[in-house]
Amino acid sequence: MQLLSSFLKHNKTDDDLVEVIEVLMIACKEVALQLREGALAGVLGTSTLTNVQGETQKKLDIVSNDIIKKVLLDNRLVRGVASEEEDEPVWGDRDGRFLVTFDPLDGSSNIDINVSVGTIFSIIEAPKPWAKQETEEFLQSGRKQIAAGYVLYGPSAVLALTTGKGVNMFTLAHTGDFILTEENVTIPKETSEFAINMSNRRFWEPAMQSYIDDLIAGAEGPREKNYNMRWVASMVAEVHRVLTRGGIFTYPWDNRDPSKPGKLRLMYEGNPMSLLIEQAGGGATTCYDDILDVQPEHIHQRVSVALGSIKEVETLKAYHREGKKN
Ligand code: P6P
Repeated sequence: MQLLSSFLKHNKTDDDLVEVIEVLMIACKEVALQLREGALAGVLGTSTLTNVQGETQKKLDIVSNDIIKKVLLDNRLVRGVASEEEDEPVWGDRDGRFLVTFDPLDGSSNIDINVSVGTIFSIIEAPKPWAKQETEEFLQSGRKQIAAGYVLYGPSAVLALTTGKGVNMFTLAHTGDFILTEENVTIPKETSEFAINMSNRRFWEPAMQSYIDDLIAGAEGPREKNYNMRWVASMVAEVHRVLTRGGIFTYPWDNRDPSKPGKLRLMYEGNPMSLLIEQAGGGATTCYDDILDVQPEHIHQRVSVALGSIKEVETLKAYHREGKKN
């Protein structure tokens, strides 16, 4: 059995990066404990607060955000953090090397029904030289990430991590150690499983309507095979399924609010998940461009997301290139 820290050192990971990842895992272990306690810890239900996204915050959104924020900012290597639950970046040691963005508890609408949720994180280097600590430092494209991952709080707590040398998974043992359980994760190139919130069909652009309709048409339709559908309403659980057995997950742009490019956030959902997927041999697109090439303009920027098995992602992009209509 190989511990997370020895795996990272064996793979010649930068010592400072190892330290920040380990510190982050201390926070995630505490979040996992809070989740396990659930109602017993009095942390279920909603708070009276709303976040910058305009979403009512679950008590555990706030609890997990505070745990992760404090642990990171107590470390000299972390210059600042940006969170889904914070309006603005929160600054730490001005000489810190790293900036960390995170969604402390993605899928939190599932907490009260005891369905899997997760912490998503992305680590980038602070640009040099930078005197003042300013938001613009965070606005780097996803290809600049030096590490990204998530901890899925499911039947077991699993860390999926990339430092740019593939994707590996570690399971949280009762000892409190993250133990290597999947090495060099590779996504199947083809799939018969798609994940989308079908209730939004009438709001999608025609190309997405055509793409999904053709999946649903199955063996009798143009794709000439049957597909299965999943929707957990927890991106971390969906991406974990894609990494584990393939598939395509998409939350595309829709016309409910045409000014928003999508529902999911680029800096702490789209970018970290896209790096994981690409590192595992999959594709991650806005339906037109690679998500990792999108140049962020603000911290809470949203993005249209389609990611998973590379051949299926290429097919989805072809529907959009050709502007396929029903
Ligand atoms: P909907 C959770 O709120 C989230 O950000 C993702 O984890 C998830 O994939 C999506 O939103 C679910 O959205 O509209 O189906 O509730």
